[in-house]
Amino acid sequence: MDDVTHQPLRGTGRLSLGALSGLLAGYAAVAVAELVAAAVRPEAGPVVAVGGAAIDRTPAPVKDWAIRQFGTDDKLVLQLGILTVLGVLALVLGMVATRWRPAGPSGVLAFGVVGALAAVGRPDSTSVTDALPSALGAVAGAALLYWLIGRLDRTTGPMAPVDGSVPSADGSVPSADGSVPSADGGPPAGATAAEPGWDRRGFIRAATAAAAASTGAGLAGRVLNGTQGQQAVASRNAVTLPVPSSKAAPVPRGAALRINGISPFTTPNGDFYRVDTALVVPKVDATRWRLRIHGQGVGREVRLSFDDLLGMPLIERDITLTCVSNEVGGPYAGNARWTGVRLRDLLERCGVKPPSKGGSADQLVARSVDGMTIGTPVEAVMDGRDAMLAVGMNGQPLPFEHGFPVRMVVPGLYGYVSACKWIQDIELTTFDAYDSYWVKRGWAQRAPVKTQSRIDTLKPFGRPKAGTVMVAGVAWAQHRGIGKVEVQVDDGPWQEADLAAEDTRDTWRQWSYAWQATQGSHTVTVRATDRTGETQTDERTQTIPDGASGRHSVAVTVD
Ligand SMILES: Nc1nc2c(c(=O)[nH]1)N[C@H]1C(S)=C(S)[C@@H](COP(=O)(O)O)O[C@H]1N2
Ligand SMILES: [Mo]
Repeated sequence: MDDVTHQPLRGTGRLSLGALSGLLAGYAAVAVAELVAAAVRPEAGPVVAVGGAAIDRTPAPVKDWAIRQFGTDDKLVLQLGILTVLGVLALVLGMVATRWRPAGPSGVLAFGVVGALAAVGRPDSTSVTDALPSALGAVAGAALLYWLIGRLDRTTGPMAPVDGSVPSADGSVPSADGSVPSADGGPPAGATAAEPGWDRRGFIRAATAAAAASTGAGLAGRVLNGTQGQQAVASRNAVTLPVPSSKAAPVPRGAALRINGISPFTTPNGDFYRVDTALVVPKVDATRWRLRIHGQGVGREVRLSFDDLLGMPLIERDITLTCVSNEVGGPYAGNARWTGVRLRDLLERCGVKPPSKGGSADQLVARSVDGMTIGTPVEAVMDGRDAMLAVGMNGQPLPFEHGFPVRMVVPGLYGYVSACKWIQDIELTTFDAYDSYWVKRGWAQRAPVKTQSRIDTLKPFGRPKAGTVMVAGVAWAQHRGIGKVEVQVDDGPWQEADLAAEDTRDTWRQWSYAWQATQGSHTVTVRATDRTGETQTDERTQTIPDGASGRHSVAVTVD
């Protein structure tokens, strides 16, 4: 045994070890919570639940900013942020507990309540058991903190340990000799070795054991989570997409230009942009998936399984999807070959009529397994365009990130009003009666895609060589089609670009312009005209409420 002085640990040493205890308690709480979440529901874990609640409460401009700053990493940044805040709070709680032991555990329990409330309040929460991960995690963390702080007061001497000190009126702990310890009330500096009265070895052993046990719990949670995801993965691997009864025509030769740096005509699944609020990508087991269709004008509620859908006539179409949060020149656009059931056919079979034919419902609200709601005009879905419940993306079952097993795709509308991923419910209602998720947050109820064009091959502040410089990119005006693309250098005249062959009105179109670049600084601007003859406006607007407008310009210096 160490030297014995029958003194509990004091001073900065005590404070530091309190902080360490707090951190360990926080770690244990999160680890236990994640283990329990793996058993209950992965999305009910505190980090995901609090993160989801934070996302839902974030004002649109901040969210927009986060998407701009961090792109698809925004969720990782958010989770790291939550863990950092939790870490700091745990540290503080640990330090406070060195002064008044019950304060630490109480604080941990309070955070448990916050996590539990967040989990139960999530839109995808269907059971109060979602409170369990945070609750049990907090109990574990609180108990550990209480125990570890207790060890700081424990001595190795023959005398009884000074355990469970009584708080004085001002909340500070009277020490064994009756004096109130203060930050400088510990042993004199340089006397760290003179703090040995307390059971240092015992503390280290306890702390190490706690850290190891927490790590074990965390890893067990991971493994458990993995096995559950496996059923979804297995169900996806088992999917064989039937041959569509209405195939897409091959992409015309000449629709895909061979120019360095241009966006490929068809976006590979792995490169397709991803925008959603899901902190954990939902892993849906297709064999257990059901789609419910109900609401105004639907005779009897319909329930379909994944096999039911695969058994229906399938269409295959090239459709370009774009996000309303895409800035002018931004990356949130992609083009894929989608396979799915035509929504109009399905809705007609359910008895639904579009408003133009006397139907009473003008809004289709799609709900996902993670509680997202997306409202689409019934008219648009039934006006003859290739709106579909997609099951395939570029010849593959949908990737989990892009909505497996089923998502909506509607040509011509931004994703937030058309492209519900992990869909599980379709309700026919009205725009008057219901505001969907993004509409509640200030975005427009209806949002057709604005005509846009993007320069892919010039990078801002790039330094191309004088001579012929290939300026090229993509332009989109889904469901209207692109009729013309023009390029302007500095304040010069608009010059018509060469358009690649058109695939369909629902896809983007590549373009190129051989620029005879002269030395010096130049700004190159692009604009597109859709097939109705309307030219993309130069009026700059924000993304909120219904998509950015304005023209993409790139400034370069030609060497
Ligand atoms: N369930 C769910 N579906 C969703 C979203 C979401 O957050 N959750 N985001 C929508 C938005 S804003 C867009 S732009 C598209 C993006 O689809 P992608 O991630 O497959 O590119 O999905 C839409 N569908
Ligand atoms: Mo979006």
